[in-house]
Amino acid sequence: MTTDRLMALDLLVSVLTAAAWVGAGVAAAARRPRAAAALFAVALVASLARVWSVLALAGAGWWFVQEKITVALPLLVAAGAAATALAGPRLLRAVRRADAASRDAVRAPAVAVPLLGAGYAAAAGIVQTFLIGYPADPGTALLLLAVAAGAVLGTWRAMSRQVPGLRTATAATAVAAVLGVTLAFVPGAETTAEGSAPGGTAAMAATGSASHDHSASGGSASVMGGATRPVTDLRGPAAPPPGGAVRRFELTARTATVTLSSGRKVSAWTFNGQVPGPPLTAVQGDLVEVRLRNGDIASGVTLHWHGYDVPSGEDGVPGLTQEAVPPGGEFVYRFVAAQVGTYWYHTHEVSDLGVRMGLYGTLVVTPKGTAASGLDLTLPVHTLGGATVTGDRDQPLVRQAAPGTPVRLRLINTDNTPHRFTLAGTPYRLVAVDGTDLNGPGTLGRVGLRLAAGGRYDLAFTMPSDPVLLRIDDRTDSVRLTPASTGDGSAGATAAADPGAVPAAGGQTADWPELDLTRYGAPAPTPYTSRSRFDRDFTLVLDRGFALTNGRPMYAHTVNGAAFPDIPTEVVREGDLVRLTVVNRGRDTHPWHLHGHRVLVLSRDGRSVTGSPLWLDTFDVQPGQVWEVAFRAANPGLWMNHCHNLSHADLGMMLHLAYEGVTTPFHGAHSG
Ligand SMILES: [Cu+2]
Repeated sequence: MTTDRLMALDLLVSVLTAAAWVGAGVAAAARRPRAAAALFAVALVASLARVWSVLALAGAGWWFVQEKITVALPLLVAAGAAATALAGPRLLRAVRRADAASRDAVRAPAVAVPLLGAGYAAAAGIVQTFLIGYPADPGTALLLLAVAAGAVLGTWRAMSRQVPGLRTATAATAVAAVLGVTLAFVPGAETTAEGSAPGGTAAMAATGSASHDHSASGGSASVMGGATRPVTDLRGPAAPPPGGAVRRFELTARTATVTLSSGRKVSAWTFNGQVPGPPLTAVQGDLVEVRLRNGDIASGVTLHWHGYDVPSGEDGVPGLTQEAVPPGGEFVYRFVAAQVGTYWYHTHEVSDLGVRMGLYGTLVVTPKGTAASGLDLTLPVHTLGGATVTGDRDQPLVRQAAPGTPVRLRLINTDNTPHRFTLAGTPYRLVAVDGTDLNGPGTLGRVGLRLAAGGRYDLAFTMPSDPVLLRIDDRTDSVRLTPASTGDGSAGATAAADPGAVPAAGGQTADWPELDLTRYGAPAPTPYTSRSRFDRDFTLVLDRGFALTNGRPMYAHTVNGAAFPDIPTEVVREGDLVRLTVVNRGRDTHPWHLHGHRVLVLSRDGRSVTGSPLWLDTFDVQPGQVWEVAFRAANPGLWMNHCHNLSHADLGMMLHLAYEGVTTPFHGAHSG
């Protein structure tokens, strides 16, 4: 069974357990000995099943059961055992006798209260998992215990005038609650080995304290004591390398009403009045120079080069590498187009809203010395005003191509959630992922391609003599290619006039299985593997829980139990080999994105990659999954490491990765 299914099963069993104990208590209080005894039996069986489900889940990793084994199970087992010892014999006696006196006997607090108490204990475990999450700490455990004990005392008092030792018990419960709240929520009350200084102060983290290192299994951030340099010094060159050209672009962010291909008008945030923004293209070795101006985006704007390993000062993270560009302001980005492939750019200021409203565009870098041939389509997919748009079209893009034409489709997911793509009508290959070519990609057909939020897939095929259809999420036709009827064999392509005249290829695609990227393509040597010695080892456990997000209490998306900016900064030294283990305990998918570095996937759910090496900048950590990735710290700076479901990032799921010695002159507490 998958970890995701086990988590769901464990939840089901835990709810059943709590309901059965509470039901038994209520039935006892209502003088229904038979019903109480039956529910008591169900509660016993469910409690045993809960022990089993937690132990089974433990097989997936300690992260998935930490709070269950340290708090929830001990609480359930203790309360269940007490209820069985106290209420069990009386319940059985009442069922055997079945008279009025025994019915009254089960109403006694000595029967009902322990049964209800076991129910409260079982419910406390569920509350803990959902409201607090990973990891359980003494403070929250004490608080839960106090709440459950308080509920028992309250119930007892409601059922009986005389509760022995009520005052003492109430006082003890209150003390436990106060102590629990203090330990759990007052900063500094609990000293941890990891330290608790906020990651937002990246300058401090990078220059000084080893306590910021949040490594789960060692890796000390000792301080070199050497010179520091501000991130603002880590900029791109003013001139291209020999042989390169300068590619100048001007992007002005402003609000505008854009008209989709169907004629529908959407009010949007745009670059140069269009969504997506102008496509940026360059040849490898060029210097890309982009002058960003802010027309009227009140919250400010920046440009982040998603997947492109630019110098840190060009990375466009407000409050960390620059200040957001206010209305009327401008900022010039410069970087060498060193990486070939399919990328995109977007604002990183108020990025959840900004990107959703349209502040994004594509960046494609082609190899030097290769003439463009065939049909090369860059296809950013976005949800704009409720419609799924491919480029600026909310209707299928229809193109003609002569049979034999080489075709490349560059799929870019600029949304917050994954999209599933299917290509019907031709065999094809998935030749590049996140801009990096795969090794030995085989021929594909009748498969679904799940593309993470922020991720890119390049598909390649030779135009057949039949139509080809690209579909999104098995329902939206995105691109239709039809064989040119008067094909002259050249590599040209022209727009067809009437979309309705094009027959759809493929038919149903919803039942096509999903391609497992970790099994696709041919293996090749990689600079490091799972067996390498890592200089730093960081574990990020993703969950939900109540936490302070930018000073406000929120039901946050958490990393190791904290939310931005309270997640400790990961500190690395230039040259370090770094392993990142990302664990998803929650119910949401988290497309994990590290700025400034491509990561090599080592394993997923403990299984190594057996296909082509996978170099990604965004990897989709689905519920229950454990991803192990690695990278060489070779791009000094201050970097965001965050969930690219930008609404999750907004709710706390982001942190910084800082190179020792790099400082920021900015406030550091925001990152868009
Ligand atoms: Cu997320």
